[in-house]
Amino acid sequence: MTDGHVFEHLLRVREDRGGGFLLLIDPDRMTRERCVALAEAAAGCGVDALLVGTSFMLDNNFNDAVTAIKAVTSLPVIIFPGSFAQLTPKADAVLFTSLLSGRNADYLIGEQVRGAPLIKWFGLETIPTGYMLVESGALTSVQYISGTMPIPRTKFDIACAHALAAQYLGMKLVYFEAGSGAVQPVPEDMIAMVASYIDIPIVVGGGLRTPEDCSSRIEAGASFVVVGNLMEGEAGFEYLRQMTSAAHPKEPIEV
Ligand code: 1GP
Repeated sequence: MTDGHVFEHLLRVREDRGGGFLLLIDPDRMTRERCVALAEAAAGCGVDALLVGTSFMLDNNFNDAVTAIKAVTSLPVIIFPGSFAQLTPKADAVLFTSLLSGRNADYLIGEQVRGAPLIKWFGLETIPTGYMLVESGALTSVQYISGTMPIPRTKFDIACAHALAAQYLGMKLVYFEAGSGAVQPVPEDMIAMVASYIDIPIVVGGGLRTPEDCSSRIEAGASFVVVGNLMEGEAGFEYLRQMTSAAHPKEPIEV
């Protein structure tokens, strides 16, 4: 894909559908069969792009997993890396994230320096993303692994200042993350205040379990919602269709 192609796709989705739904596939937390089945069904269920990544890789099969996913879908496949070890030329793009809410130099710039030459070698499109952890009621993997404090969920001013810093640093997206399987997702009021304060698109993920969880985040001002955990279990494709539909306010609900 040409550089910028995937980001342009995301902007077009936001424009045409009123919001976007990104399905996160974590190859470490489901069987290869489930990864492939999800990827295969995703486009038909209304998913706009696939994120592939994990905060903690137990297995050395990331490249194979992305290859298998890519083989069964026409959707853009975007790496959402937990570390530079999750870079592969098989994907279309990478969320080039910096954990701006934390003060751990490894996740602010260290992993990025390790990954940059690989990204250039692979020819991957980069989508620079300011990544913000938000307190969510329990310790999440990303908090534990990164060794960083999340933004307190009532401190909207801190969230706004971080998001604006991301914008001024030239990031194309800000990602507000409650953490996979979060007890409490990112609050709508925080999203609304940040959306009124910055100009770049907001991604929200972590603990979104119902169509209402998705629609309320998009209504509050998020451009994209990310769902992963829910589809790692037995949730069916019909439910996935309801979730994606809730993230697309410009499209009539199918019954
Ligand atoms: C995690 O934001 C994503 O990085 C998705 O969270 O797995 O809770 O849906 P869930």
